[in-house]
Amino acid sequence: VEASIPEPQREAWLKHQVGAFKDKDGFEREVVRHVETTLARSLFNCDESAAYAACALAFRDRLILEWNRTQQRQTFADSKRVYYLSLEFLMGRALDNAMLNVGQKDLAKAGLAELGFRIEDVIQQEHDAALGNGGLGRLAACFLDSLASLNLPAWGYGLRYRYGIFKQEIIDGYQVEVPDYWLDFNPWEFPRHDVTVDIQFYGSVRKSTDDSGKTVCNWEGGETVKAVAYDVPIPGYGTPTTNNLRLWSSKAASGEFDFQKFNSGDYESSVADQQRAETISAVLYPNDNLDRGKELRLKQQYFWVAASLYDIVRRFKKSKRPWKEFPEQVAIQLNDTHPTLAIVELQRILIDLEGLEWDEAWNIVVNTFGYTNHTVLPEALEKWSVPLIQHLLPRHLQIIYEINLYFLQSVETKFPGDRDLLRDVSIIEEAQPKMVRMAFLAIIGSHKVNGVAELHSDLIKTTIFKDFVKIFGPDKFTNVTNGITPRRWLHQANPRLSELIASKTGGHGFLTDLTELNRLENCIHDKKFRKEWAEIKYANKVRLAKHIKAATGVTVNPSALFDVQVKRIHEYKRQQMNIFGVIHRYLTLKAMAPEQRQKEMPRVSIFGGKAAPGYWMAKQIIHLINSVGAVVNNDKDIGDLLKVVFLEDYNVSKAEIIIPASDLSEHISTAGTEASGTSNMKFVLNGGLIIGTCDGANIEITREIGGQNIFLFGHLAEEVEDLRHAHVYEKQHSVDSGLKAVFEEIEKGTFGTPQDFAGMISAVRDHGDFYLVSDDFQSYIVTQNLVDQEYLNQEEWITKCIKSVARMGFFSSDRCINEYAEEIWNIEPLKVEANRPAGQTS
Ligand code: 7GP
Repeated sequence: VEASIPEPQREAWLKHQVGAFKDKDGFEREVVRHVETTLARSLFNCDESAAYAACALAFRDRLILEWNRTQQRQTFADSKRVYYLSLEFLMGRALDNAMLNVGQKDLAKAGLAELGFRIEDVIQQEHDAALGNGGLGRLAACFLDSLASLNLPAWGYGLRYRYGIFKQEIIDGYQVEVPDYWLDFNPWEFPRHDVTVDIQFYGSVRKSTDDSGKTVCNWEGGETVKAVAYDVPIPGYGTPTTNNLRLWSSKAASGEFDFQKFNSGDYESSVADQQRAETISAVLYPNDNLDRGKELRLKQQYFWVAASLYDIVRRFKKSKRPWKEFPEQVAIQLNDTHPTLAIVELQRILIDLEGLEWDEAWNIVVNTFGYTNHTVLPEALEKWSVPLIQHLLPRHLQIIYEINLYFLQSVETKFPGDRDLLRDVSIIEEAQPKMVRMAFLAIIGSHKVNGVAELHSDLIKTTIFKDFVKIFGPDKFTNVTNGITPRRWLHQANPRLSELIASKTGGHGFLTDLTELNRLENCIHDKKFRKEWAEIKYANKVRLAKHIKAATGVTVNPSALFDVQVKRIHEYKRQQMNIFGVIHRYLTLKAMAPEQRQKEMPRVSIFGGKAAPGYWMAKQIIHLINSVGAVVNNDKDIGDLLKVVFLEDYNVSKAEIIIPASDLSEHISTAGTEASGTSNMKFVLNGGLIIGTCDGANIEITREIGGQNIFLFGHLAEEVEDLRHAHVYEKQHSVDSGLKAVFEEIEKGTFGTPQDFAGMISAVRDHGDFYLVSDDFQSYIVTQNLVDQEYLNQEEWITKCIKSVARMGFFSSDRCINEYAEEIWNIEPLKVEANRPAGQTS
């Protein structure tokens, strides 16, 4: 690497090379320097937020040095890279993670203390980077951590939204959305004003003939928007590998604003052009598992995909390799269908700009891409109207039609005369207007398609994509069960538990090989260990109780059973069933004689999660939860036996407080609807048990930890279709007496105006109960009562928790990423000189 610096200047460069700080003194020097110069403050007005800023800048500086070296190393090695294209990266806070991954949190803690600050307070100054909705976005963030930690050459590509997911406020029990402007101060990004790409929209296609007589398509006219790169360093754990997350920001192509318009007195419209360009990356669409088909969303998708591909192709072309080697150098993973236009864009680049023949180009495309599906819910499957694509991306529409033509011809050859099949698998849906089915395009343009848990991967093969299994054969479809990074979700979120585990498993090796947790099986009877285990859980509950008090004013008893459901609010996730269950519990307690009541297990029902702003039913659910809380929490008969809290603005940094404090978490989706779930893994890894349905990764969690250690209930995925059918066509669904009593109580007005909740009730009682709340309610209640019984026996409960944690090794995102690397991407780790000793906490 050094040899690349020309001889005459090399000495000066090497002499003045900036090194990363190595000790406490060096760290403090950097912090003070940043306070005094970068922030233009001084010792006398350095508050906690300035201390955060300076500390973050100090770590940012050292990350960027490693980042530079990693990029040089990867370029020199010329090895294959994977590019992970995701519209969402739900990163949360970066400072704590950076300190732990580079193994310098102890040093920073001591340094900050000498400068007069508590590290916990400093860490809390950071604004979450919330560029995602829920599971899909957080998965992408866990993947980045694993890719770097495994020394895999990888880049993430996304959008630099000026506004991430909205901040949720609860006002009078209702959700109110507030914009999340998070870029006021963001030390973790590096603007690359020299890395820009012009992105074209609209216009038309003109055919011409080149010198050799070949027809070429020219996409002309329309408007151009500039993409500017912002790079975010992603440090691996215990390794110098620091990968890159490149986020694109949109800007008017014509500089600041249109001077011609400005000079002719049309100031307003010159600024309007500017703003229109900036709108593209302005805001994250706040829908989870829902597709709305808005033009601006399609613009975001193409803008991001085109900029990323330009970048990837530019890098490849520097290597001067022949095009056929592209898939040997580049793997691109599509995180759901949002980046599917990348398939069309690469084909366009190869045939229109690089002059390749169609077949040769298409071969390259298919061997480059992999597609991950994250949902079977029909309302989440993306479709774009043909007229919209025609208008915005006329050349791409032509290519889509051509891809479809060749594909349908191949189907016709294989299954002659099967017109139904042709209609069913066509990329173009014959509707009014015609629609482009993005998942079909993604399947056809990729060499591998995967689901995210076993059941889910089976379901996509037998339901939504079954015809494609018939056409391509089963080998194109595979499963990669999701995982989570143990660095953030154990080591960072639950430092005491992490240290206890380290003390019993021979160090911090489990953080890079999570299967080492199985050594805990030997400690199950270790009294001292069990006691400490219980103390840690209790301390985490005390911490959450404090948070609950501060956030809601409700006092909860840390000795009660903490029952948690935190995730996006969605009918398929069935928070409505949970709150109906809470009402049922309340009514049962109220009906008891006081002496009898006191024998019951006290519970705190904790909810959190955002509703999409336009999702009326989800908002009703939030309102009911808050209304029930207002009644139950103030009922003197009930006291500590039941508390109901809704924690506002659930996000990554709140998850880090909530998850370690859970005794029981709820993963109770209608069977077959939750593709995987990933918080289920986080809760178990932190020593909490699960109540759940046989859905998503719950099934594999059960297989790993053992059926005795999880509370499963409810109907199975294979029963769902018949039940729904019976609801609708045979009017066969009875609401049992328990649920009926709950509905009556709501309708009596106990929890406020009944009309406010009429929709929730009638969805179950009168409109077919699509999510099978009535079918599963009884077994849910029975199972919750079993939980109470088992929780009374604390010794047995702790045994279950320890056994479960010991058996969670499979769910590391490292295992998951290794599967992608071997089976889909065909990439290998790049050896690094020295692995830094990692594994210290505060
Ligand atoms: C989610 C799934 O709902 C969740 O079950 C899974 O664990 C997660 O992806 C990660 O695979 N899907 C989404 O968040 C989503 O919006 C539609 O999917 C595109």
